[in-house]
Amino acid sequence: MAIERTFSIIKPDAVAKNVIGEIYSRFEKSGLRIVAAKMVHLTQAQAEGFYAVHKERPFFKDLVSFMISGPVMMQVLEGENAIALNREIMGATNPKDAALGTIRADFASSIDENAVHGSDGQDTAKEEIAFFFSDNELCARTR
Ligand code: RTP
Ligand code: MG
Repeated sequence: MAIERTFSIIKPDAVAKNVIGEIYSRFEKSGLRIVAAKMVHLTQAQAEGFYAVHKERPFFKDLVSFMISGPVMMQVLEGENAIALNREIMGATNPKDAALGTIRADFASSIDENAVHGSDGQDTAKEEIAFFFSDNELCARTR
């Protein structure tokens, strides 16, 4: 299976709960490696740009307000099948539907405040990584 990179955000609710380390541990235990990371308090323009695909959706305004309500931790994760693997350990969008032991089942409180973001495909992973990280911020982890 191919080595992939995916883009991940620990959202403001999970940063406020002080569980960045717990979530990083889930990534590492699943075999994903962190190859770039930064903590950022997103601007409204950044949040709107990042979630532009949802701009016509009824929840867009609330989503943007939530994403700028506090700092987020963003990272690029690398590993075999990283995109689908990260979605699997995140769990369903609505924590009520998230499988036991997933990040959202354990740390999210609602569909609006659902702890993490993860890219949903190869194209979006590429776009989202490039939206927040330059090439020289991505570190090779094989040695
Ligand atoms: P994400 O993009 O954040 O990883 O989440 P996702 O793929 O699981 O869900 P997506 O459909 O892309 O929606 C993006 C975020 O919008 C919020 N949302 N609220 N109230 C609602 O019906 C609703 N639907 C989606 C969630 O916070 C979701 O993560
Ligand atoms: Mg999504």
